[in-house]
Amino acid sequence: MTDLISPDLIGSLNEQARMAHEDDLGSLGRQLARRGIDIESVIRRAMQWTVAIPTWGVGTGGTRFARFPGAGEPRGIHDKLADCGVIQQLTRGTRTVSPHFPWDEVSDYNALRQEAAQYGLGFDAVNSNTFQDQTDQTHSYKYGSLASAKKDTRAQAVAHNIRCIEIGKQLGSQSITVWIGDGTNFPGQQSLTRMFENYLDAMGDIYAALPPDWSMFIEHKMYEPAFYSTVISDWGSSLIAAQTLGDKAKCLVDLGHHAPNVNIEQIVARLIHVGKLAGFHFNDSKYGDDDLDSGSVDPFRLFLVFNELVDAEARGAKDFRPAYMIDQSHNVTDPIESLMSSATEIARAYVQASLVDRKTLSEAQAENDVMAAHRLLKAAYITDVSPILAEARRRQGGAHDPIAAYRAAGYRARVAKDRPVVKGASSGIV
Ligand SMILES: [Mn+2]
Repeated sequence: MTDLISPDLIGSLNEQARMAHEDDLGSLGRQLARRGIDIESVIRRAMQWTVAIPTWGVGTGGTRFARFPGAGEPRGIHDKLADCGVIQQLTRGTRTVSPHFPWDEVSDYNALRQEAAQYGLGFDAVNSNTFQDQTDQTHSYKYGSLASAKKDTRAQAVAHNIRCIEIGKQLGSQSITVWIGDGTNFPGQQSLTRMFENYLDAMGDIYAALPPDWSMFIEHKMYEPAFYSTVISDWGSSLIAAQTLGDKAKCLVDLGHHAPNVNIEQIVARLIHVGKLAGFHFNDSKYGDDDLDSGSVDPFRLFLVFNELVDAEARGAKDFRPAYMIDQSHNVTDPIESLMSSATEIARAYVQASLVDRKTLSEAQAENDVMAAHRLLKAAYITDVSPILAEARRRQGGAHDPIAAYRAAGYRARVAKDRPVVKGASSGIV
């Protein structure tokens, strides 16, 4: 294993925080014991939690207007893996990365798999890209890819997705996430029906290439880059597609890809009900697909999503094996710090949701005791589980405070010596 941050430094910082930590953990343990919860079982849950880091997330993002590069940004997939390794070493809750092609193309994927393993990382879902043109491609995606009116363009997009599956097999991945930007900007530009039929036809060709143990994750998004209509705009379109394609196709929920004020946790409950929840792209939003840091704007909503997930887990819901990933754009922070903070906030929501007294909640619901039911959720949500999260990290060799340890280690300044500033105005984060 390659240590990117000195274990001695992590150990000495953890030691400095030890007495206060033990005091806080003991206090929380006594509080939870009064509520009939064994803190040790919750710590163990926190230790097994993991969320995937997207390789594109460790680069500085941007908006449609500009991108302001940061110092020491990754130059390619090798640097991205190292940055993801730092996040995993300090948080111990991000054991996989989700790669993106062609952005992460290399000549030897077995070597890449070994390289990731050196940092304690495996590969989660591979992501295809038919929302932008590559320099060497024959047909443009300007007017669409899998849903294009042009047969040759659709075939090219299908071939790219199949290529992604082939790469994923070498990396040890078992799923492909398909998100397309296809849609229209003008009423009448295309047939809404024909575009969806073209999409389903093309997706069927990709589906046919899936290995037996693979899944296909369909990611919907309400709008952008298309602003009048989008082919896979909502969970309804996504579910129709998943049901049309077959058992291996499921619906991925990106928290930023919904209409404003929509009840995302209810969508999650519906997808669990039909056994079609693929997993998540975690982020937060205020107005649209803002790609803000998870839990930074509306942590209660994140908790409510996890309340549905933990409930499904507890009752052994059928076909419930969600893949958890982060999908954010870090424009004004150090991406490593944002991803460590987000991974912590996502784990926090999971642990908080694990504290819900589900038996008493079910009884309150059966009696229509509205306030009692609501207070049970709130009691879990307002519990400060920080000592549990810190303990889970410490026991696995991670940092009591990942961001403090990252800053003390001077990692960014160290890698900036070898990594030139990446100029350019493009952003391209979805
Ligand atoms: Mn996404």
